[in-house]
Amino acid sequence: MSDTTYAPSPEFAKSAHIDADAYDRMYAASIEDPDTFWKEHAQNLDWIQPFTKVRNASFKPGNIDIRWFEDGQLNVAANCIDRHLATRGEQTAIIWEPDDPETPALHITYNQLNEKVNRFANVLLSQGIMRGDRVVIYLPMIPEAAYAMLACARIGAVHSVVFAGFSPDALANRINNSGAKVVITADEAPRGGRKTALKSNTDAALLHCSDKVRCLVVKHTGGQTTWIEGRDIDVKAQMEHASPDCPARPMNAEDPLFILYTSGSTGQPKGVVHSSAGYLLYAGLTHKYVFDYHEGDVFWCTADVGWVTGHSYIVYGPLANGATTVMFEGVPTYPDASRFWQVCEKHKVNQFYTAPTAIRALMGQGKEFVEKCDLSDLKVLGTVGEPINPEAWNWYNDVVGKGTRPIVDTWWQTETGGHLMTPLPGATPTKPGSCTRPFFGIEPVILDPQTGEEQTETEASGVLCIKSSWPGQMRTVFGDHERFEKTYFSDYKGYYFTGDGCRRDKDGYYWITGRVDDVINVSGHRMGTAEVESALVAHSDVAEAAVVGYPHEIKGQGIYAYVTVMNGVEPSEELRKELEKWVRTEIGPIAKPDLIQWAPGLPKTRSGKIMRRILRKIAEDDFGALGDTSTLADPSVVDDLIENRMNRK
Ligand code: 6R9
Repeated sequence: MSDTTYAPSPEFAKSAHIDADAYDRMYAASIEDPDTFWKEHAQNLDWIQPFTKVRNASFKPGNIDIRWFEDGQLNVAANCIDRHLATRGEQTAIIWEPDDPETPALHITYNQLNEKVNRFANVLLSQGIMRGDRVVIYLPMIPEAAYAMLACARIGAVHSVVFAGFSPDALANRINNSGAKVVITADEAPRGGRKTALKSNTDAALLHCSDKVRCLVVKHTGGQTTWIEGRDIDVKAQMEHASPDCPARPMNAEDPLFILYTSGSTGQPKGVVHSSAGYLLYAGLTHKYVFDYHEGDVFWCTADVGWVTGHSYIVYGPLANGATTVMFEGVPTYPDASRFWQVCEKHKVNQFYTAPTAIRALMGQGKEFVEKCDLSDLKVLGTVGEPINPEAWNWYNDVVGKGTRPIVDTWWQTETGGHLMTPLPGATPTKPGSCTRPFFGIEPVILDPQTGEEQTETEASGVLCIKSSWPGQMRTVFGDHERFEKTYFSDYKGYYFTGDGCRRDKDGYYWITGRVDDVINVSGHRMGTAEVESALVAHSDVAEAAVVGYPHEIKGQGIYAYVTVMNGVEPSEELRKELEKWVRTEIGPIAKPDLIQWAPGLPKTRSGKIMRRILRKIAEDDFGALGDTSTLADPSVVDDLIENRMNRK
């Protein structure tokens, strides 16, 4: 924690969309009269049928119902493309930077994007995809990922992007849960000089899905794949024959735009559903104000489109604003640790948005990699995904920003659609490690975790909730509205519960302290501990498993698994390797445990509940204060776990 404050420079503030006065004024207006505030900002979208109602949202138990602009109609793709064509048809919409720096980058203009999306939409229509149908997208970071998303939006299909790092099982799960009619994939995904066989992953996934599911394949590397006639379709070939005109379908404001699966505290990931109008308005507005995006700027968000950050800040937010957005296929360290900065130099990037885990990894490689690149076009730096430690913040500020670029530490979630708490670069003095103040329309509250009472003092700590709706809020869990209510609105009645712990300092600044549920944050990606546990126990040698997070220098949190083997099974190095591989194939490489400890027994209460608090302490190598262990059925298991702990400092 740091109390050093960095104020925006007067020159920056002067040319920024929002300075300190404007922030105060607009924030007050957005809270006092949200209907007027959002009605005005919604005029920035192109409506087919203007709305008359702004907000209709209830957080009441038993009646969680969230609607914005509900009688309006628009089309999201038309807002991201068509309305820009008259004024900036020849402007670059997407700069695609391939994995291999020797391969030329692509500059795709709005006119070209328009043509590709229309053709892609016609290919989807020719496969019988209709309004409301689900389409799973399992693609590398290639332009076709954006074309596919926007093509769905154009015809009113609901996309569900699955991160290309997920395994066939995880993919099958999402295809089945969403009831998708089509999965769009590529032959291979090159990353960091290696290739992942996406098509063969998809083949494996489809063995567990209805045989009606069609597979659209983007031939990207030209690598060999098996081909099932009648099921597999060559997208690029079909696009060539398809018409370049496909009318944008008028959609209701509340029609779902996409489903994105995210980890929760139970084994089964939740399908977070986002709306069309409210989501787009919120993604666009936050993109413009939080990054102080101006006409002609080049914006780069390094996330993958498989995560919400890629949805809101590679595709929808920037394109809604007619921006030039960079899409990067590779990784920060390939061919070497200067790649990010070389891409910034090459494409004259003005706003750069990445994750603390990437900053920490690059910090470890030394500042020479940054200093040899020309970063003079950078204006704003952003971070997202996890709390940023002050060392990483300072390095980002000093080495990348040369001490003169504002840093926006943006706190938000898959569920929120866009930034909820963040500095505005021309308005908010920053403190390293704090996401500072709420965005317009956001009313954060800190509740006492036990009593649920609102902490009204300025200085407070507890669980973070949001008091009233905002346009980008998720609308439901796909197919399970009850779970939506139970997860977000039942622990603290009348509020949206974020799952995060939080502290508010004397200046009213917010500091996120991490998840308070059984979710861990590995390299900025959310992982449910229960998900990893169910993968482990699915192995025939495993009797029981408990998974917790522990502090990890680069990843923020690492995955620590306590594993009890079946009777008669001998723990061994081979079994450890085997279990690591097992989790990689069950979920994906991001879920691979960093440490596996063999546990003869797990600390349980007499009612059989695993005491995770104790497991967390041991994993943190901080077992001096284990607290009360008297309720354990067998307190002696704790000694063994301490004795054989894996994370010794
Ligand atoms: C956008 C995204 C959400 C969780 C969230 C919180 C953590 C995200 C943060 C942050 C501190 C930040 N988180 N941004 N914590 N400071 N700036 O990351 O969505 O993958 O759903 O994760 O990530 O714990 O609850 P998602």
